[in-house]
Amino acid sequence: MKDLLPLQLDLSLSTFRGEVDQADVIVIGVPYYIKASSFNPYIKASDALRIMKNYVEDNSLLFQDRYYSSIKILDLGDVYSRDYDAIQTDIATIVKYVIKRKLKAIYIGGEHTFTYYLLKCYKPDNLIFLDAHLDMKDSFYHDKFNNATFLRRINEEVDLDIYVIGARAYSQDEFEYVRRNDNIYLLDPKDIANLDLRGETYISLDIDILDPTYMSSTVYLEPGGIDLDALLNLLKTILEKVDYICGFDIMEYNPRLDRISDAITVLRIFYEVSLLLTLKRINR
Ligand SMILES: [Mn+2]
Repeated sequence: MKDLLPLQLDLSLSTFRGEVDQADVIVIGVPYYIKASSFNPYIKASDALRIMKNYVEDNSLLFQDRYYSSIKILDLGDVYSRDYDAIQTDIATIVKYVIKRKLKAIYIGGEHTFTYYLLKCYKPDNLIFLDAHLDMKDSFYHDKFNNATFLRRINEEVDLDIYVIGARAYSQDEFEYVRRNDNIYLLDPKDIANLDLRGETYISLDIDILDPTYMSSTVYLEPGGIDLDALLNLLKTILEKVDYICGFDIMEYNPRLDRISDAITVLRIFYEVSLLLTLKRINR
């Protein structure tokens, strides 16, 4: 009976169940939201994706002869915290473990705010920030720390270069802040060909970089975005241009708003990134 009903709530499509050091990629859920809003999901984004993985086909969209089931993905589950105050410490514990073993980790959100805690641990030389917004307001609704401000807090607290790609919605204050800071670059997707990043690079992907036509399961919808094909090819080019990826996150998918299986789009992105990280690892 036990074998008839295997518990399969994990994101891997392969039968790999080995040790962390043998995995191509590990995945960790960070499925938290700061505010108890009406948009709070009733199921964690990471669990929604783990369930919906059974509906994703195996073929890579970027590489005709590659299959997701060949990637040795190890799903470590979610960062589990008893209360909000504990999340920061718990994320730090997990990230320290990941960094020490030099694991290729993809984190699945949750609200973009939690990238703050990840970046505070990684302290990368470069951050590539793929987002429809700048997330660099000084405060938002009289609140200094949330998903519209956290990147400004990071820039105040961590010494790094920030490359923003896909931003198309921001306030005057945010834009002027970017212009005042010579370590922040606003890039158009076509500028990526000239990118050559040394040192450690962290990549943070807010799924709202996609146009709402292709991705509406997120709270702040912003028209004028790119499609899935353009995003995957952008990620492929970025990974070619970057020397070393220390961490990757995919944030802001909200299953509560998902009525047309946007989960499949998020999963496709997740598996393509896993594949790109795996191929980069092999080629090093
Ligand atoms: Mn964002």
